[in-house]
Amino acid sequence: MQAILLAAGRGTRMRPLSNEVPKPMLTVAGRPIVGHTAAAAVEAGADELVMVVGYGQETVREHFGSSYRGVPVSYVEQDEQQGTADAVRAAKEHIDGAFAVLYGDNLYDPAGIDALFDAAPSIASVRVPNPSNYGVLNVSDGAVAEIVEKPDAPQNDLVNAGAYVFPAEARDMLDVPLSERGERELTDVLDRVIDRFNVSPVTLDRWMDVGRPWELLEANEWKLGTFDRRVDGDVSDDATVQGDVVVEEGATVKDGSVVEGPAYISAGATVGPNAYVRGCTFVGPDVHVGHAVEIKNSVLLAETSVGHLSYVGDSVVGRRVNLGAGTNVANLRHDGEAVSVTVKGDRVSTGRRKFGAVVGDDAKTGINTALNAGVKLSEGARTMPGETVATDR
Ligand code: TTP
Repeated sequence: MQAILLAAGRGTRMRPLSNEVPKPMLTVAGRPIVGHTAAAAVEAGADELVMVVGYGQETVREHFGSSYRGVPVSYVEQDEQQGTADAVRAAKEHIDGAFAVLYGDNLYDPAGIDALFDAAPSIASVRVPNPSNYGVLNVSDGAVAEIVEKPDAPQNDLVNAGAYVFPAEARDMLDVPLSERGERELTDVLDRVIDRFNVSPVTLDRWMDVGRPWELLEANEWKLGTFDRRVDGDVSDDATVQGDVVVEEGATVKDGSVVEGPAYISAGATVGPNAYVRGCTFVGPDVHVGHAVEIKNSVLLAETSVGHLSYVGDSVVGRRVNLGAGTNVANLRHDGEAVSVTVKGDRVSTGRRKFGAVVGDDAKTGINTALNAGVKLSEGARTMPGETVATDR
């Protein structure tokens, strides 16, 4: 079966981290988000991957090339990001038989995708405590009868998890009008399919839509938790690496450092001496974690340097960032309430009692900078020595 992977969105809610890299190519536990999606599709038996690309497509093409895990990969360009149905329609000429559609910025449990493929035509679903925020599936006689978007009084807690297997006939149902929010929505295609076919709901154990910066932390927490210990890098005899830690070949953990799993130290990264890395941390390729630095439950994407005597907690740090010595990130409010972050001009609760900072690519902090909980530094931002940053810049 063909799997169409949607990776052409602009990822505006993920800014500044998606300024240069399209959101599906942001790293989660050592591989792009869409890499997890592609792997799940291949494991479930996809025999061709069709990537719908647009914004930042070069990085997607470079990463996947013409075949991935033995499965051919082709690319389709979506000229204008008009919505998810429009993205699938861009791939119409490639469609040949029943086809799966997966979102390149969603994480699925791979066994669930396997079951989804087996149950075709099918729709992935997941049980949530707050169904009113999602598309709720109403099921009758084992088939999806309708999908109700964000109902005030949901009939059940089973919601659309954004993965589908469509019958071949759906190829001719992809032209849908613009919705109220001005997009061509795949759920409108789905409504047409549900009218004509028995579409089985397949419940996933876990699913995540990675849309906003703090969701990268949750994504890492999930995927790092599925890894076994693998230490291929250079770990000093005087360092302690505890639990399910991946130290890739070419990574170095220096004297006196402690790394507590789950954690991932990528090739080319150096940790220490005397550093402390803990709590679901991803240290990306060529990242430098300096002397006496503590990193807790954070993502450091690539080529970033954290100078000595710094603390980074519950934070997402982009590429080629330089955090000057003594940079400290606050990750807890005095009142213990969830930390909020500004997303496209609105204050949005992260739902996390502990959340630190979001630091865009190429930002630099002066020594002894203090970053307040929930602050975002834009791409290339600068702070002065000793500065306290309480609002985004
Ligand atoms: P969204 O997360 O809804 O959109 P986005 O990626 O542009 O992000 P934001 O809202 O923050 O700007 O997209 C869901 C998935 O569908 C994602 O993998 C990108 C993909 N997509 C396309 O391929 N083409 C499109 O036109 C749209 C809107 C999304």
